[in-house]
Amino acid sequence: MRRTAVLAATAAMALMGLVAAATPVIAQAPPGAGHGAKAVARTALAPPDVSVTNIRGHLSQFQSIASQNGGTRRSTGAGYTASVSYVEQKLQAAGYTTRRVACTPGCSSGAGPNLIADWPGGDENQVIMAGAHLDSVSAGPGINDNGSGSAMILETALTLAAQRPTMTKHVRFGWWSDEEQGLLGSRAYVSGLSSTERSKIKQYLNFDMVGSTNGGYFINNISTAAAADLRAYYTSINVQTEENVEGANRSDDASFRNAGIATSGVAAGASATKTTAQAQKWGGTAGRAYDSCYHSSCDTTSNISDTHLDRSGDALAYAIWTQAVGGTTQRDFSINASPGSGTVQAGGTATTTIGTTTTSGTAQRVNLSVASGLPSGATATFNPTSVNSGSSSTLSIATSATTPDGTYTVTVAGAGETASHNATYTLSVGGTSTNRSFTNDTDYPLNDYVTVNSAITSTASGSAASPVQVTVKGTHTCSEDLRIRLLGPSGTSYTLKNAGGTSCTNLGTRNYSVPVTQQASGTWTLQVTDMYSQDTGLLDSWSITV
Ligand code: DTR
Ligand code: ZN
Ligand code: ZN
Repeated sequence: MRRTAVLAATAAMALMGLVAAATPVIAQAPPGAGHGAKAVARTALAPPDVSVTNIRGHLSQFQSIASQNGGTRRSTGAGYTASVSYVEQKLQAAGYTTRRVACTPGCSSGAGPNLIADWPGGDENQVIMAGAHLDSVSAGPGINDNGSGSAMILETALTLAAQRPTMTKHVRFGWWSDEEQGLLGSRAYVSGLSSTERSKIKQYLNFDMVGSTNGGYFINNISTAAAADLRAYYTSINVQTEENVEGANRSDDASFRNAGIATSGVAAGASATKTTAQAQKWGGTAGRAYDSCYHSSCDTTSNISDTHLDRSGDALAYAIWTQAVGGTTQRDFSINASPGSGTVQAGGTATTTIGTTTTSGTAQRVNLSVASGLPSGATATFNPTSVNSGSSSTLSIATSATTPDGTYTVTVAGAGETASHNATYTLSVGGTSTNRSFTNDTDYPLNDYVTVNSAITSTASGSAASPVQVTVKGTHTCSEDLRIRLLGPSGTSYTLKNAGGTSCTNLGTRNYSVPVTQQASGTWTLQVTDMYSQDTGLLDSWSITV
């Protein structure tokens, strides 16, 4: 069930003793409000609703993974490693730094790795961790035990990534291997940490079986400080909680607690029986197991209580936001070039799209410029020259005939209101030319005793392929009046035809093969001189293939 932001904020602030629960409040202080440090801390962003629909989506994926791998996701099988890949890929796409940590020493032979995900930011010396075992028993797909905790912490992690709030503490998530063989994955992870790394972990919260269909609301080590936020969340929604007696020392929090780390967690219960008193306060059936499919093949997506699942996710979000999220969202953006590279011949123009994205807070104005790396003779143009983050601009880099061949890293600077970020674009000038044919389509009148020069800039590299092919198109009632020459980039002149003759023929289309020893790039000029009186005409176009 979704809580509204205002209700969540009200509950959060009521818990902190700031306001009565019924008093309407706003989640954030107005800009410039004269709050002291404490008041600012109390205006922490409201914890978000963690979507139970999305958690359900992850559970369906775990179910199909099991179905494709013999009906199980046990730590030593392909169903486990496929589960790791699924979670890993979601986290990476959201911006997490993920690590597969081998389940050694002491794990079952062939057990797949633990998966660790760090959300960048916050004080690295104060790490808040949440974890869930990702393996199942071999008897079934393990959707409540423990697809539920795995999917729930995954969706909470994705919700944090989507919001990108400022972080005070560092947040890390862990998905454990080989729990069902004796808490082995989490034990291997904790024992693999240096004592320094271990001491940075200020709290570990565990989520194992959080969707039991006849479940209860159990909190591990309920009277300790580590449990305070989880408790406070359930209190805020008027749900009573009890110590997780059944699960004591039976899940991965024990590995952390044994290493001296403060731990808590949430569970909805396994094979123990719901009491009459529990059924009275929580609903469900007294005298029946919390999860009647515990460790069996019927632990499928049908074996889940959405209400328990949803509340556990909101409880974790409440704990994370209360402990590790700052009071305001820093506005920020990112910038990139797509494509990130391009090739042109000297004289050509490369274009790319400079994209910007709002990564936190509201959009901001970003002014674009080239900070460095443009080759000589080149000019850069942005259209438009500034964008609101979330929009894009077209960057055109026009090189000139004199731009030297080479590879250039062009740095595009995006100067925003709260931050500046760069993108890079790799521009290659020269190399293998794809186009070696060029045309000048400009019309030139061919008048008596007049010379016209029609130029073509070739961007083809290397030597001209001799003989170069020239096509001249035009009209002239007596082409015998015309002398036609070609001037190469080096200045050498080649006569294509001389004037003279005894009768008159129209110019039309003429093809010439011209042996040359020339570089291909640069200016080729067709020079046409009408050497006699009376007849005139028009040079339509000419082309050259070098
Ligand atoms: N880690 C559980 C063990 C377990 C047994 N009872 C409970 C109750 C609540 C949470 C966990 C447990 C398993 O994986 O089997
Ligand atoms: Zn189990
Ligand atoms: Zn379990």
